[in-house]
Amino acid sequence: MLRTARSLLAVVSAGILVVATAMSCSTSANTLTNTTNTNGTTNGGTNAGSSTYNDLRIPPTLQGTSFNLTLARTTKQFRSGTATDTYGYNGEQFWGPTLILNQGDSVQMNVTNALTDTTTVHWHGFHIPASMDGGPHQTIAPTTTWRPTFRVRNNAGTYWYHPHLHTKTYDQLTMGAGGFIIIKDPIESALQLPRTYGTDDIPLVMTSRRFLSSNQFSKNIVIDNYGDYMLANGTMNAQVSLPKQFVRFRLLNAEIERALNLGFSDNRTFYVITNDGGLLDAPVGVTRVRMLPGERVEILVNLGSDAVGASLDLKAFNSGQTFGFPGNEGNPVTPSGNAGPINGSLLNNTDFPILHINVAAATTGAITTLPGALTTNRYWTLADVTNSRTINITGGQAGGNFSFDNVFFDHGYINQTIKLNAVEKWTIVNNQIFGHSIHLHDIQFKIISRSGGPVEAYESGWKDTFYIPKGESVVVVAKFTDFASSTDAFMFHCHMSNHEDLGLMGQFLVVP
Ligand SMILES: [Cu+2]
Repeated sequence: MLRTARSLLAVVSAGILVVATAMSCSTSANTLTNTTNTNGTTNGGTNAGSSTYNDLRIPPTLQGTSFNLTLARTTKQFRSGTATDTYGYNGEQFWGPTLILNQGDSVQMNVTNALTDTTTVHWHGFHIPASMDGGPHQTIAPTTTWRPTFRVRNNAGTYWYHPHLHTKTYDQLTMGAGGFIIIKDPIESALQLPRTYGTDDIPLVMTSRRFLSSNQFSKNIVIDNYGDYMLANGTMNAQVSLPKQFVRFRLLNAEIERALNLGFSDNRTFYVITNDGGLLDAPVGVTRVRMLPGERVEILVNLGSDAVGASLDLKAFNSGQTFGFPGNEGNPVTPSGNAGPINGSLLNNTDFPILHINVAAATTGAITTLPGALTTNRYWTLADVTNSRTINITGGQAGGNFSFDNVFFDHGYINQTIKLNAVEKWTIVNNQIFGHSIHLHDIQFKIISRSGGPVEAYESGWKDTFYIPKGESVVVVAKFTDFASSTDAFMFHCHMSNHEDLGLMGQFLVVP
């Protein structure tokens, strides 16, 4: 009964009601074998316990004040046989180069669309004018180039770029379009932190895919919201050698829908040093950090006490979550050769490895101590608030799609209008059947409270994306500064791209 009820709810969470299929009652469903794996050299099925690893791809970097990005279709060999059709920027086979920007610089972006489909590029987390933001309005037709310019105002931290065309975001993200942006500033640069890119400063985008028997990505927006095979920087069964010292990871959850409850295989303490919008005041020690799609954290992990030659795994501890946690839904009865059951996945409700780490010798100039203070943030508080609004997540019942305040995304409808320089309290209410990951463009905000419990210390910094569990309300406060327009809107939406594309998105104007 329980399983059946859960699988029915899982169906509803997809936003489309179909005939519910009773899931397997077997409790061994979580210990899957590599039955779908036809390739002993390039993938290990569910990643679990594999002895065959592939070296982690580290994206190349671009620096300066003028950046050329070209998105094109390509292929990548994930499995034996046919290569998988993918998208990548600048010739990458999946994902794109890492852009390194300096706070204060004025930058010129030249984004060329070499697809046969229209796209956009959104600079996720950036405080820039709406017309430069790369949301659904700034379309880039095939064979054309979009040339936004803006000044980099954000704090040092880890950001990213990705397509944001309404009804196409799910598809283009699934194909691999996206890339990291690292912003540098004087405060971060003055700290004793690991910052040798690819050596002790590792960008890590985590996203999973399901494969059809043809080896192509399965892209049914109703069915394929959770991949069966984890990719780390587009690498399946990834491993990396890291020096015996403090190492920094720039973590990005770029899953379609799955939350990641991250930790290390030996449950060691690690330290969160940034949220979406920059440094925390001080490192926050944790053994787990929960990341929803769109969220970033930078962490420090100390490998200084590990023996050279030792190994450990970065893992998602996703088993045993309650329903509503994205990725709790059950596993498919049969592994995917073709599309599996609604919201099933080989990785759902399991603990699975993301990156195998081999400890190597320390580098010269290794960082061997944890910094104390990082910066001094001045966050907005309830005392600063000049206007309040409440936004309800609606729909989703009886198989409907999700919406904000019963309005599905509509290009012609402005959901919210905000006065420039207002400090606003937004209460997002999720009296719903499923958790979401809410992202606001334009500004960085502070999470003030959660109805379901305390705001975790590791999410106490500047945020642009946050988890809202089912049945919970979350209060955030932001100041809407610098950029007003009575015509160009910013977006707010669920960052689960299936929910977003099916209507859980709205737009706000910041007006003079
Ligand atoms: Cu959602």
